[in-house]
Amino acid sequence: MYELPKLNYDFNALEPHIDAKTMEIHHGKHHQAYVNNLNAAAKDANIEGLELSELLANVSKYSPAIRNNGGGHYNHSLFWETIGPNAGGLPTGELMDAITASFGSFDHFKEQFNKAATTRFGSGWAWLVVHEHTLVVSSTPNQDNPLMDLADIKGTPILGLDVWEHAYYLNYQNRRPDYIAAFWNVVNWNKVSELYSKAK
Ligand code: MN3
Repeated sequence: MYELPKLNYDFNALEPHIDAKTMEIHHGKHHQAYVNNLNAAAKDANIEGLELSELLANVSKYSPAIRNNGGGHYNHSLFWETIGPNAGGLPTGELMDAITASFGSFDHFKEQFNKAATTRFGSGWAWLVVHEHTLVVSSTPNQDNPLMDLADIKGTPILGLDVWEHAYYLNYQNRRPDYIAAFWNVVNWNKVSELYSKAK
């Protein structure tokens, strides 16, 4: 059984950047639905208990329900971990060095990430990915991610931004760029650094 992870902070902890109602619905309804649907699809396919990483690495072999809900479960679990209260600012140490080496500067990285998030048509995600010993920005449609065997840019995602309308519409309506700008105030760089150290 796949399970909905608990949030390490309250629904209102990310205000004013991400509002409590959005967090409550996004975690309790949307993410829960991915988990429930993934469990049902995994049962049908007789792959209950398969490691999520294994499932994603071979996702092209499975049904659209497994692709969409397996991706949805993984992506949201990463998202909740890499945002938080008392966050934002700049990364430090090894991660900052790697960002500077890969993109020229933090601002240049941010520009590329913002562009990926803004220009993703319809629903999807923007990513910071450890890809062949370097860092790259990518974006994927729907609930796909860079761990999937069918992704254009494969690697280990260490930061992701959900740009589905359900992630921002209550507070920002059609203003996706405002939501993207606000996101930088809640990025938990300590967690992203930890994920970078494991992935590199
Ligand atoms: Mn979402």
